[in-house]
Amino acid sequence: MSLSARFLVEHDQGVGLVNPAMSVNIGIIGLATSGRTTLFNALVKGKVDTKSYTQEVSAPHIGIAKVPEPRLKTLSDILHPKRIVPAEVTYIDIDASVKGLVKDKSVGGQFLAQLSNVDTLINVVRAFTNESIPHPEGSLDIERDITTMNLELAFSDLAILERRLERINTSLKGAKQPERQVLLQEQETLMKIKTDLEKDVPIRELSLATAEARTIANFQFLTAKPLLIVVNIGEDQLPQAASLEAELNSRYSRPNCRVITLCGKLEMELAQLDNSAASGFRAEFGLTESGLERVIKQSYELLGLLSFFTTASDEVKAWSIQDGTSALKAAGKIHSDMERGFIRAEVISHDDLVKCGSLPEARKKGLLRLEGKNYIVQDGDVITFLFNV
Ligand SMILES: Nc1nc2c(ncn2[C@@H]2O[C@H](COP(=O)(O)OP(=O)(O)OP(=O)(O)O)[C@@H](O)[C@H]2O)c(=O)[nH]1
Ligand SMILES: [Mg+2]
Repeated sequence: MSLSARFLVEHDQGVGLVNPAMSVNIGIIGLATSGRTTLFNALVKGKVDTKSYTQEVSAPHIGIAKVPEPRLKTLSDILHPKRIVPAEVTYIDIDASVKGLVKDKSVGGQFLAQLSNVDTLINVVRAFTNESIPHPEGSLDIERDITTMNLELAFSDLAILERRLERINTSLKGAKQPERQVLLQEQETLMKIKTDLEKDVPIRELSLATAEARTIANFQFLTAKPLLIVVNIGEDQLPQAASLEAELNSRYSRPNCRVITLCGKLEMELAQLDNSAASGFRAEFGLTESGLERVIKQSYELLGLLSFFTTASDEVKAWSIQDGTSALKAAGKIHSDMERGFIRAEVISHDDLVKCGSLPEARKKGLLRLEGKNYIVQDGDVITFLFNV
């Protein structure tokens, strides 16, 4: 799958954020030394160097993480498949230089091209102290860094908006109906968004009508993407992590924006261990979930994603789809043939299947339902698609 092929898509039910046929992409941004690459390593079990930080723009780091999903385990305990296949998420650590980000008050072109293709953003904000690695602004200030990044994203969107508005003005000069009407409508939507952005209201906070959302979908505006702010704390701050997180959320969480605290360095080290050793250490620090679990959970909620499962070909497989997706579109996520030749879906909830203990028992009890193409897939559905091509 090519990243540049990503775009916002229209579902039957309106405009969705994530293309149902593709996997989820999450972009990691933040000021220099905030711990972006450390978090990236923690999430994808990567080994990218974080010792010598550089101010040069380098190629982004791209890695894949398997989505933690406990229901895959309960399903495989019942179904004993040959393979268990989790859903995947792609993380992109945009290792852009701080110069392009802060000093010039504009987002560099290369940085922008990478970012416009992601589904959601993580802004890493530094809260840890490290005398030998100075913060680029000379001091720690969570509020300042959150505001700085929000402004960067808004500047980028405003630049795109202004360019498009200029072009619309030029096109309007010679435009005849009905093209003129289309241009005027686009102009009205873009002007409205511009006014809000200038008042520091990001697009993700606006409630747009479906037609407006459709108008702006292909621009891939950065402030339209859901935002997870990861405040990167030091090990010494771990005892206060939960209270700090609650305080930060009360201050900064907004529609489609949340805050979590996480110790990137510790998570990176734990990600290199096997699961049981890592959870032992985690318990010592009073942590119940891995950084990956917490980040994915929050990102999925922000994106409105849910999981469904398939059990064909001796595989139990998890899939991520946008809440509100029809059975037909869910089938298309697996294979375009399944969507084209869709007949019906045989559906049971994960919990019902676990209660029954097996598929034949569930069938006997009448808990396997036959659903048509317009059925809206629910979180935890176990689905067999019947199709004919
Ligand atoms: N003490 C401490 N150090 C950390 C933590 N997270 C990151 N660091 C250190 O801070 C430095 C910068 O971390 P990186 O992950 O490279 O940060 P970055 O945002 O990718 O920085 P760039 O080099 O600008 O790309 C590294 O030396 C890390 O080991 C943390 O939670 N605690
Ligand atoms: Mg880095």
